[in-house]
Amino acid sequence: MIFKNVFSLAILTVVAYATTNRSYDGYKVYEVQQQTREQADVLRQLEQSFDDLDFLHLSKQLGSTARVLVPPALQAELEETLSKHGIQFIELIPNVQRSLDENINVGTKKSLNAEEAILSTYLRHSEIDNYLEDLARKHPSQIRVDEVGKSYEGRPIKTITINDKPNNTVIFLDAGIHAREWIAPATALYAINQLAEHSDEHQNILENVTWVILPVVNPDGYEFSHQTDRLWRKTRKPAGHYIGTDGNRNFDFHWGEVGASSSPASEIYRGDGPFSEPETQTVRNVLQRLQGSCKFYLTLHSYGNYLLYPWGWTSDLPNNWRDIDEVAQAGADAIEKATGTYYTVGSSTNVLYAAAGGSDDWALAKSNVSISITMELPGGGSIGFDPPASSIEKSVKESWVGIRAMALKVAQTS
Ligand code: 0X9
Ligand code: ZN
Repeated sequence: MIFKNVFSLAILTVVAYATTNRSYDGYKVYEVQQQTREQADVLRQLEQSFDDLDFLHLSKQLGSTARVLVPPALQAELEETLSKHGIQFIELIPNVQRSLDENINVGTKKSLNAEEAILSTYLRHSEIDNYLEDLARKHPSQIRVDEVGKSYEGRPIKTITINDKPNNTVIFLDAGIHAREWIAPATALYAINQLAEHSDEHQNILENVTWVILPVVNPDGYEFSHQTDRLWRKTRKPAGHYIGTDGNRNFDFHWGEVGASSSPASEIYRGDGPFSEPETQTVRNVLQRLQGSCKFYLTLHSYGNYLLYPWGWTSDLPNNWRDIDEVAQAGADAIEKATGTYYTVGSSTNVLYAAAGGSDDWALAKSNVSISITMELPGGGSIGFDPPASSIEKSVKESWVGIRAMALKVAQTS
């Protein structure tokens, strides 16, 4: 059975390079310095007041550089505003479409087995589904696949459950709430591959532990970013004259407060109410179902090399922040030891920026998960969200070192 499906995976897509319809011709990416608190505040205000500015990367750390994607119509105005505030900037990417064309590649899927495909290509949503179902067929006593929801456009949203036993501690891992962050589902798939197909190497994180993994929270957005708009972030449900909600502003804990927009045109649109999206409802339902047994919720995003924990809605810290920090630090240390890659560890508001309505905050506050972490994986490619397919293997193997170390810390203290 597995062979048949590996074969179907191999023939399903033989296209090495994807081209998307939405053009970013004339769009530029600026790299912007923030030296003073006032300059950082100006950037935050720009994000809030211009729906068409897409801050690809922004951190509150003074001295850090922000990256912003700017349509032609706003370039002169932005340059003027930045200059007026003495904010230094450079044009990092003069024509985004040209850079995307050079960089977007999904990898060649011809005659690869499933593990090779995971390490060298970005799988489409149906291929990911097929892979999960193959694993369940191959390991029926250890693995189960559940359809836990449907996206707005009707795609199945599935979890894979590995090593489900009564009284086990549960680790819930999700990825792909933000469509364009392709390396996140790729990393979740590698975690699935390791736990399912190499379980003998991972006994220390499987003993007394059940893993529930949801590799693509937002399949409509994910597919849209493959087919039409490589830089799509949100869900795909219409909102007035616009489309999509930022899933990570849609959770019902301090919903709609800081760092979220009420404008449907914005990339950080909070939605027309908490849990307005079927995709965020699905994550909520899974966490509610696991309530009591789930100790660790890890949500994968990109990019920036951060291990973030609550709160995202305030600079205050949760009561048990030391426990969460210890787990996150274990992940960062393991990665640094393995490859030298440095991760910043801290609360979202304190090390990145304040943004309310995130899944991590909701999991900690409302579903009794004691360790809740957002992992911002490494960037790559020209824009940051487009690491070439040839770099998937190195990236997911490195990230898996960190995920394993965090899981081990949780398993040892449960
Ligand atoms: O802004 C986000 O949703 C995350 N960064 S991303 O670049 N992947 O979009 C960070 C979320 C951190 N958690 C909360 N703010 N709750
Ligand atoms: Zn994200």
